[in-house]
Amino acid sequence: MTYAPESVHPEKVEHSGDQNGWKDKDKSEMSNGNVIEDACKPNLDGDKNSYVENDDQEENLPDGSPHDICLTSERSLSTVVRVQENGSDNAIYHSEDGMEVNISEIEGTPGVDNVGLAPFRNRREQSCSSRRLEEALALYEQELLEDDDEDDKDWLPFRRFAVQTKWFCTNCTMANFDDSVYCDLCGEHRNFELIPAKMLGKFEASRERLEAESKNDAVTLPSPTPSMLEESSTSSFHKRTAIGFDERMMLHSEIKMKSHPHPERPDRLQAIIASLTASGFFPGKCFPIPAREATYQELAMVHTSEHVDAVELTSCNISSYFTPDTYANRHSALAARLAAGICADLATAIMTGQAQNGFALVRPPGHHAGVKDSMGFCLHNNAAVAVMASRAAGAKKVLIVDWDVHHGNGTQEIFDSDKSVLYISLHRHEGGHFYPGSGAASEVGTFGGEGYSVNIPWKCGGVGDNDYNFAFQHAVLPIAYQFASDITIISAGFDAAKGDPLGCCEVTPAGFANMTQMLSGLSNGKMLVILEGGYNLQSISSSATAVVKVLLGDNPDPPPQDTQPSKSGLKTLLEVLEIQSKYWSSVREHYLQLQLHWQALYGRKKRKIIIRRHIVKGPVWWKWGRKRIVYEHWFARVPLRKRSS
Ligand code: Q9C
Ligand code: ZN
Repeated sequence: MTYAPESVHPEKVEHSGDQNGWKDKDKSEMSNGNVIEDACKPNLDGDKNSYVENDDQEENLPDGSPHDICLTSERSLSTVVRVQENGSDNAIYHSEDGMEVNISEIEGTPGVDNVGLAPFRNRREQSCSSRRLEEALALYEQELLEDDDEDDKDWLPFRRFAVQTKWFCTNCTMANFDDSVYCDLCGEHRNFELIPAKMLGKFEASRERLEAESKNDAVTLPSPTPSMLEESSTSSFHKRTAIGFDERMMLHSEIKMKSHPHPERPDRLQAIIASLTASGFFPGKCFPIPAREATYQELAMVHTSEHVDAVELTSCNISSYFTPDTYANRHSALAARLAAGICADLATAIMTGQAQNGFALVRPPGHHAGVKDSMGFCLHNNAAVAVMASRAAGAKKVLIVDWDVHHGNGTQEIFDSDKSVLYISLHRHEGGHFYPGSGAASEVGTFGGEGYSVNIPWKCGGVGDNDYNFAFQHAVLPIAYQFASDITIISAGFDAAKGDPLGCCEVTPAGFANMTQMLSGLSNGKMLVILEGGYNLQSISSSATAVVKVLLGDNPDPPPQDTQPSKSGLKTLLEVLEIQSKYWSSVREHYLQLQLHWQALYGRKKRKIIIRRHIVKGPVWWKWGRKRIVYEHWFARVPLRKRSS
């Protein structure tokens, strides 16, 4: 699934550049060789590089005369959903199947009655008023009357666009019909604003500035000023928790094309930052570390050079796709380098004692990125890069706990045969039907790494605090303590959170706080939390903030002692422990205990059935012979004698 542009051979790019390993001259050369002929058309060659668009074509978009209003077929007309910014004054309308309708900006009163769009995602969207739509419509219908082409009969007039609209929940990206006010999925109000418009304006401005800067190749680090660093390191309390963040990771975002907003969106970081700020945690109690881009060598320690090159090459295209849901824009490679670099530096800071623990507030996420694949919204494997940095700073054994709702197939692959890295993942699996499909309990590691992958695969959605707590008590903690790691890295996706549109599970902020608390006793308290997935802005904000609170030393209330796992959760744990007790003596007693637990709760019915079977013995004809008499007597109410006579 690796993106490999044919016109630029990966070997052309040598890896002996500057001290960071990056070649200086590469970018311009790459972009010359990389012009795709049919720029605005999806490439249908499977999922490989499925859409590439070139700068030049972007400028050749229709200029908005009525002739330029493209029409889509009747089916797609009913599902037109979204107006997106085009970088110019043109508004582009998207239908659900990805077709576009382009209308030029028509003078009108902006924002009077917008077309039913998510309110704050992009305020340019709002400026397209229905009055403008009406005017465009009038122009189009006039054209239609003058046009006598027979072929146009199966095309519906433009009006349906204005009538059939949907809105996208700003909180969870769910598409909702126009007549509903609350999101069908997460219950948020249609006008949900996590961040007040005022603040958003500030962010938009800085996004534009950053964009301009990175275009001019004159990127300056908007890292904390020396005074900020000094100020926060004066108190020893502040030395405890480090946070890694850089605004430029918010430049990674999907370019138009699709009607539905991508769940892995810049607002995720913004939402978490806003929540940490409101709690006084950051800036404040946590101290920032300067952001750094990972070097070529750092990335090549966990990925093939072809993979690193492929990610780098995306900076030459307006839009690239590794898989249909793993996008890149021109800033994605930078964002991915920053994400990995921040994780590496946090790991180093924790290993060297500059910080007790840390939170990497990064995107794109990383745990699906394998040795040579970008997938599942992930470009580089941030956790794996952090493992390598921990090692370089002296860690002999590294524990990774992955509580993202998806299995971290990439991380598992990278350390599959590595005994010095214990990978424990809890995830929805559903017998392989849940993305990415890997992570069965039977996957334990290979080629000497057996027992160093521990998979806890939930059989269904809806898993909550109880099951997670239970799994921690009986599998994660015993195994992790026996492993005795030097640092704990948490692949902390918040998509198992209650309200997440992808995970559909039930974990609460208190649940995440407790999991953090339980892990904080490991590795002498050295703990790095790395953001992976999580797509409900409210859920991820409150969850991440609850985690940071624990990192800062706050002890959350322990979960109630009498909580029980779900039946299917208990079953999963039994399966995991049966397999893992081969490798970890610490879970053998738990395995026996859980077997008794199961017997006590669900074993009785089984025994009854067995007993009944033992009562009725003898050949079939005999059993049926006896039963026939009983059935006839009870149900047919036919006197037994009559029948036989
Ligand atoms: N039909 C993370 O949470 N969904 N990635 C693919 C294909 C991909 C999630 C659905 C979900 C990826 C980091
Ligand atoms: Zn996930």
